Amino acid sequence: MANENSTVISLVENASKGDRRSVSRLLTLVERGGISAEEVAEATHKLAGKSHVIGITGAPGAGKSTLTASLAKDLATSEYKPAVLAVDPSSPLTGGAILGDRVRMEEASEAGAFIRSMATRGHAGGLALAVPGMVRVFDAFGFNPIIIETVGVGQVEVDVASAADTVVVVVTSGWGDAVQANKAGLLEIADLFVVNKADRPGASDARRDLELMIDLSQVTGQMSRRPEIVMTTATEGEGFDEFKKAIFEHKEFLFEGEQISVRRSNRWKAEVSSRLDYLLSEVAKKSMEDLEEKEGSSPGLIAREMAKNILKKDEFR
Ligand SMILES: Nc1nc2c(ncn2[C@@H]2O[C@H](COP(=O)(O)OP(=O)(O)O)[C@@H](O)[C@H]2O)c(=O)[nH]1
Ligand SMILES: [Mg+2]
Repeated sequence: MANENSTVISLVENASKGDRRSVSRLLTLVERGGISAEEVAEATHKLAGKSHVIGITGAPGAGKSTLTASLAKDLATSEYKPAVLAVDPSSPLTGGAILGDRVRMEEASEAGAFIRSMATRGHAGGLALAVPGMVRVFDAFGFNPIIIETVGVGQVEVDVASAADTVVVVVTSGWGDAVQANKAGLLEIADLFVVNKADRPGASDARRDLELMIDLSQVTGQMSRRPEIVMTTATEGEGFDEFKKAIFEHKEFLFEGEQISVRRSNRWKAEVSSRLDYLLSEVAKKSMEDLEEKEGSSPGLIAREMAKNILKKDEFR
């Protein structure tokens, strides 16, 4: 264990000097979870907190990776040091993508963007623990902005996206997509909408659907700022400048006022909550291991007794 800790310390030292392989190894430690992940979290916590985090979410195939790659490449060729965390089983990096799509990510990487993809499964504690930890590693070593691409289906993915400073929801043109996004809970978390595949019919329908839904939710006051809608054809670079401009305008809006501290404080609380859930569920799992059925006893009663015993113990170091 002392050995592991010294590994983390030297990786942090080298990463601070700009060594990308060390950054990569730290990301792997966080992704695996467990004690080393905790050490990385402690070591990077004080160094982080400066980067703008952009979440890009939407249905599979909407064009998230295409937009992400274009943005990362563009920023890397100007004064930025962007990182991409692609939380996407169908990411061009994890295979399954056609050549043109993979080439786009590779170009971004060659331009200097740090690109990392991760599977959605197989992390101790799940995405809710791994993603904030990996973002913190990027942040600690000067990557800015950090772009998280997640598929906007499922509560965990939506939560991961909503933890970003600027949340971009990508829908495609055509009837019904905006409605689907609304159903998936994406409307409430959007700071910016992109209607992609504007080369296909129905782009203006999608825009109108979004405007209508935004109007309705404004009434209930869910949003602090009306989200902008930009139209893109990501594969052609059409609308890219507007897309980038809208992201930076939102960033300015955040940093001008109180918004950024509200976001960060919500994110901090969300992470504490995920970690608490994880710790408690691990102890609960462990105590299930020795449980034998007692004839005729009520499951509710037994669960309450077990909870009492767990809370009496000091299992959490
Ligand atoms: N016609 C058209 N195709 C696009 C556009 N943007 C992306 N695509 C294609 O749609 C497919 C899915 O894009 P991708 O970026 O991987 O979507 P993701 O699953 O949301 O990350 C790919 O084959 C892209 O080349 C667009 O604006 N117009
Ligand atoms: Mg993708």
